[in-house]
Amino acid sequence: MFKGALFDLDGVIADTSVYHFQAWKKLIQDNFQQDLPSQLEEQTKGVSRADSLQRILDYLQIEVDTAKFQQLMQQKNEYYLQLLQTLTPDNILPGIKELLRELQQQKVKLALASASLNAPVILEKLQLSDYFAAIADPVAVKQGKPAPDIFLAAAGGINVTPQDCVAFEDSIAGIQAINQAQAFSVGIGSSVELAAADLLFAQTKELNLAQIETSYQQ
Ligand code: B16
Ligand code: MG
Repeated sequence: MFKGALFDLDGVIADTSVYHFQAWKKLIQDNFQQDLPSQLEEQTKGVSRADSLQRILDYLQIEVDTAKFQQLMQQKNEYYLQLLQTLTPDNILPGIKELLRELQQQKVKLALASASLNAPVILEKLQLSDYFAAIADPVAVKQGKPAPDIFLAAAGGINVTPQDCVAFEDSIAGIQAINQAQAFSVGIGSSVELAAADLLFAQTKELNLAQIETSYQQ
């Protein structure tokens, strides 16, 4: 059995990735009266708040000064936090709780590798904090996903080498980050977008520990 499991949060543990995009859409509508196309959802998944905003502004060909950029980031987070107000353990994606329990029974150490500054609060609301021995701090890492830094930090937090870890992601940037960290990447989502994953499941409810272990050993 592998020794560590590294988890992305939004889109893997909880269904919060849709809330991020709803908040971005409202921000752009309120500030620039433009409708954000759905293709930007994929391009901002797993990407830090600042990098996401930059990608969105680049796409819309809008330039803002530093003060406006900061204000937009803050406003986006306020919209996102409003959407999180009703978050409960019911927002845990299907199959995740069972997987966390099984990993715990197998003595696999768990760490969180989320780009989100809101991750600790979300884990609390989902009542999952106790499963995780470490939460990598996105502020403390030099580069966000697709750089490997947050996964290296998460593996370091549980004292397991990345090669002995399996890591779960729903985003293109996240799978790239895991592969660069040289952990075993498990993608959750579309085979088109996540083609680079070592192993792929269409949905969290299909996650299967025996299959992951077999594939990891090969
Ligand atoms: P915050 P993950 C990522 O979380 C989200 O996928 C991405 O949409 C978001 O921009 C990023 O966190 C930062 O989140 O604004 O809450 O700090 O998928 O890495 O768990
Ligand atoms: Mg994600």
